[in-house]
Amino acid sequence: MNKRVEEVLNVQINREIYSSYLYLSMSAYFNATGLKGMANWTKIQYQEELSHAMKMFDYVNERGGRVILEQIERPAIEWTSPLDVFEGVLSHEEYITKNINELMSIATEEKDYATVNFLQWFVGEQVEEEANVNEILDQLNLIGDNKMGLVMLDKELVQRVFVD
Ligand code: OFO
Repeated sequence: MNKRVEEVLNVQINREIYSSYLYLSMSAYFNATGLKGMANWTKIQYQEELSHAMKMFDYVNERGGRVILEQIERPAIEWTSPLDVFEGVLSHEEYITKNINELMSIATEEKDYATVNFLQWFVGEQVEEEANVNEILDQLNLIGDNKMGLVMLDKELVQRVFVD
C-alpha cells in the first residue's frame, strides 16, 4: 500500500488505542466515585475505540501494509467532576476528528481512493460521537450542583450497550 498512507494509519492506530485507554481510565475513575452509569458509558466508549483500532489494523493488513505497534502513553487518572471528564471526552474527540480529516486529506493527495472510502466511515462516526458527548454535556450543565439530577443521568447512562 501507499507508504505515506500506511505510516499515518499506523499513527492513528496508536491514537485509537490511546483513546480506548483514556476512556477505560475514566471508567475506573467513575467506578471509584460510585457513578456506575458513567463508568458503564466510558467502558463502552473504550470498547468502541478498540474496535476502531481493530478496523484500521485489519484494513492495513488487508491492503498488504505492515502494522507497527508503538508504546501507548499513560492516560490521566484523576478528574475534578463528571463535567470535567465529559469535557475531556469532547476535546479528545475533537482532536480525533481533526486527525481523521488530516488522514482524509493525505489519502486524497496520494490518490488512494480505497483509503478515502475506508475513512468515510470514521468521518460519520466522529459526527455521531461528538453529538453523543455534547448531549451529555448539555445535561450535565443543566444539572449543575443538583445531586438528584446527577443520579438520574447516571441511571440513564447505565443502559448504553456496545454496538460494533
Ligand atoms: Fe472516538 O474516535 Fe475513534 O475514531
